[in-house]
Amino acid sequence: MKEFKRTLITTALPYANGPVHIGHLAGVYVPADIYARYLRLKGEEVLMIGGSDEHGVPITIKAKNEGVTPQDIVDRYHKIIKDSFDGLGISFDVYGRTTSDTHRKTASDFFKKLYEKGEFIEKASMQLYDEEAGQFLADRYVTGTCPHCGNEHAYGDQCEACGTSLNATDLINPKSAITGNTPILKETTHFYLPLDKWQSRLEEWILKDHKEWKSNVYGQCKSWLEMGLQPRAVSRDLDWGIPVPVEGAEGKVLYVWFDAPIGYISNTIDLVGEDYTKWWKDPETRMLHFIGKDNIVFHCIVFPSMLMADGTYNLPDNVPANEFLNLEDDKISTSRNWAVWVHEYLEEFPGKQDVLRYVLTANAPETKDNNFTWKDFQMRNNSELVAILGNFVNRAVVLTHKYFNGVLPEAGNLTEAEEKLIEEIRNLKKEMSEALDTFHFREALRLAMDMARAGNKYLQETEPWKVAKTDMARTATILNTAIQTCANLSIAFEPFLPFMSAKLVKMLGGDKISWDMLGCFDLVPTGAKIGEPELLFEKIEDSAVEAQVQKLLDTKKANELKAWKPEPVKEDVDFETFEKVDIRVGKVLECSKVKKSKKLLQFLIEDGMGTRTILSGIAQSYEDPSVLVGKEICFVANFAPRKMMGIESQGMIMSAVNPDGTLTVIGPTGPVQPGAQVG
Ligand code: B3M
Ligand code: ZN
Repeated sequence: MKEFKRTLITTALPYANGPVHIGHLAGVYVPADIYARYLRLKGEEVLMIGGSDEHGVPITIKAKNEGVTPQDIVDRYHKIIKDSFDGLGISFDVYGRTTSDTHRKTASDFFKKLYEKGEFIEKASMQLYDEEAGQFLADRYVTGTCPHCGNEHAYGDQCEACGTSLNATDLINPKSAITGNTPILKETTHFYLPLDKWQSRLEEWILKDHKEWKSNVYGQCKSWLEMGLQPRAVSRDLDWGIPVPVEGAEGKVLYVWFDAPIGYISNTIDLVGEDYTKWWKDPETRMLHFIGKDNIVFHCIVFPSMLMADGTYNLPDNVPANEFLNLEDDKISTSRNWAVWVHEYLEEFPGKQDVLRYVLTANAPETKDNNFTWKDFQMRNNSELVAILGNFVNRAVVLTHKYFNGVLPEAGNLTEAEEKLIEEIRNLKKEMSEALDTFHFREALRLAMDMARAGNKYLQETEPWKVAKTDMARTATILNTAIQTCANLSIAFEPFLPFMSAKLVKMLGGDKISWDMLGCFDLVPTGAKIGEPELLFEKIEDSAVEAQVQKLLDTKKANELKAWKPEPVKEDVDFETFEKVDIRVGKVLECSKVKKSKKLLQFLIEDGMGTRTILSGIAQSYEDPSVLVGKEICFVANFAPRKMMGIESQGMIMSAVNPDGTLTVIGPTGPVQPGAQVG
């Protein structure tokens, strides 16, 4: 394997059109952060670059819907996103934005250089144009009927009903999202990057030289390359973005996927200035792109082609893309609000950043899509973080206080128990390093947890609380070893649980830690004052996760309501037919559940002529049927009598069906005499 001097880690730039959610974290930012922290612990030279992607059509659409400017939108979400990352301890060296001056200049210069080198082709094509709005329509600005499945609300780039990728010109009966008008076809010229020119170099570079890439990444690249690459448009007719810096190209901006990856370069420049060449052009620098699976083609094919077209940049050494994280068995979706938003989590679970980091890593969608559930979140906190890691550290610290007033006693001769523990931790370190080096973070985390398990087992076997009754010298050795193990855990867990690690380092009176130190058992000096035992994790109660599940259920309900459409109106009836139904107002005298029936309520109604009994299948909508007593309601008086559960029902209570299937009894809006006819 090639030796590198330093590592440049880039993380996908999230679109600043919404906050970040746990899917973003699990797929990109937590793994990237783990890796960056691990390299820093090893003392390696590393930069972790992040930032917001502030161009593109979804941002302009959101701005339009809200009646604000695109700049307002990106200002709002850039702040929320940046604060979310800060709050969760994602340790960016720089977190920039693609509306910065540096970025505009860098992206513009990048384009200009390629243009001057003749790396683009210019091609005219027919695009949809809204005459009233006086502008070409980006794919997302066109809706119409999907030619594949007939969905009438397909977007110009994709039909969300059948998942097919579309061109706006494929849509049947297209409509402009700006004015609602039918767009016309009009010719426009765009700049294309001929990806086909780089096909054979990409094949060589990926398929031959990077067989070690994750199989999901390698496989996607292979299938793209096998299909044969085509020129790709890198400009758009839009008024939000970086202007194409070519004379005669007024009104055109760089395609968002052209400027966004250049954001990695501009954010590096914002951080280190001219030194950026060391990070981007020195072949001894290793570049890694952390991304989600939907961004693979842009980072493995398109951006590398841009870099090759420039000719002075390094190509990425690896692109460890992850699959997707689902939430409670459903795809995370910003538009359906089906997500756990990071800024809300930080508010609702203060001080529990590491719990989320832990659960997302333990469940990371490294090789396949994975699922986040609140039940699992609670279980992993209570039975792993609290019961294994927290418990071990707590026992070691509490016992040291109990028997040695919190002053670390000197270890005497080591016995087999200590030697076994030390060897196990050293072996685990080796395995952890291998897992981390190859981006297997969930495996690495599991191994770190095994270190804590080993610690617990050691205390269980050596039983210092019993030994202390007879042999303080031996107790000293055991507790010294246990505290050294805690120090090891503070290192092993630092990439994953940095908040816990910092707390633990402080408790043990240490300051600097490094990966080299992991596996050593003289990390805390004899005589050191150990801090007061502080709980590292606390139990998460049922009520806390139930509240989160309720929040999701509310979201689901709101979504159902949004998607609900009333039944189509039935075929016409004439007056004579309608008149046959005798609807009356009645007053409820009694109302109760029918014994042994889940569905039936029994009503006693005053109907102006006397009383009658009516059964109605609405019991599940009325927890307490007595609320209906005294109410005036409508009923069908000439509905043929029927016997149910041995009771004769003399009519039908009228009720309306809600979208969720619940029923509400219908009655008059003002005082009406029982027996009055309705019609
Ligand atoms: N903003 C897409 C995404 O958030 C895009 C990534 C850009 S990375 C240069 O998934
Ligand atoms: Zn479709």
